[in-house]
Amino acid sequence: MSKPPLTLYLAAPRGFCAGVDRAIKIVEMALEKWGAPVYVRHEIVHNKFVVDGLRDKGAVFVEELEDCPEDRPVIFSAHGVPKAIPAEAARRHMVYVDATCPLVSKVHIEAQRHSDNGLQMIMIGHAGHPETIGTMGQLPEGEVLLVETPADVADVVVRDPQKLAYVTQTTLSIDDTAEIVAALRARFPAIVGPHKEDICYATTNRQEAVKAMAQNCDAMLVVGAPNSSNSRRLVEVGAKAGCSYSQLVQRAENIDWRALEGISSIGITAGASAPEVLVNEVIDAFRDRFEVTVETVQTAIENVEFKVPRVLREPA
Ligand code: 0CG
Ligand code: SF4
Repeated sequence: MSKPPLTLYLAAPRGFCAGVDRAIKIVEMALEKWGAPVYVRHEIVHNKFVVDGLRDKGAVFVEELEDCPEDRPVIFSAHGVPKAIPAEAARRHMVYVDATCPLVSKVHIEAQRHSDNGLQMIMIGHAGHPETIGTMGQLPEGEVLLVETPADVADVVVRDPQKLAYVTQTTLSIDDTAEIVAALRARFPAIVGPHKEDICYATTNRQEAVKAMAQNCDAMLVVGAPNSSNSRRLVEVGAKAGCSYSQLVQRAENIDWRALEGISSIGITAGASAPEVLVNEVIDAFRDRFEVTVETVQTAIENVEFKVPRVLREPA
């Protein structure tokens, strides 16, 4: 029986960003340098396939520093950690490597600088996400006020409306964040913001590519994990940009083929923590069922790379 034709729009850029690439390399290089086990505080990046692969090589993933023995190295995840974490590792004389993405560290430095200048900080982000916890944890408890929605802006209680600054999580929706910033500026005209967005280049580019193809797609799949903020934002951006069926899938086996019956086009992208092998797995699953024509939708070219910390570049 002949297969139905399907145009598969493939977003570019998609998948791994420079911060994820670096964080995974840090774990691999730490395992080479120090041998197993190497401890990792929190999933190094939010992807089960990546984490399982590193676990097979000897990484041990834990949620708390207190679950790490003092005599083994520990790596902090790409999402960043509160200041108290490296301080505690140093107090316990542990070897630690910080895999926080440099673009998250930049936000940490910004928050500290504003606070040093006497400004109270507002963070736009999602409660409970490790990046939000890490960024808020750059300043003493209670110093950073969290705002998640435009409605939250109305309720926020500040010390002095003249002395305020904001930072954001790096993986938010560009458009939703613009609305929150507009609400902040309307209520606090003196508020100071980042020179350029805190939302990172990878988040921005992946959302742009999704916007460019969403209207042409009968359905859209984002390869990524349910706990991956940037991946979940891509699903939302796809739906908002006009694709009525926009879903997250971790693996090909999670695709709901019933829901895709009768489609003639599909959009595929991947969150910043999703490896390309999983994208290929999903494409192959479509090839099994359809006569697929792939069209790449390229809206940006990325050439960002981050160096791993010096301790890993030096011989043991
Ligand atoms: O998108 P978030 O911040 O949840 O993280 P993920 O690990 O999915 O990807 C980029 C990083 C770090
Ligand atoms: Fe860094 Fe952005 Fe990647 Fe997060 S999504 S690790 S901030 S480049």
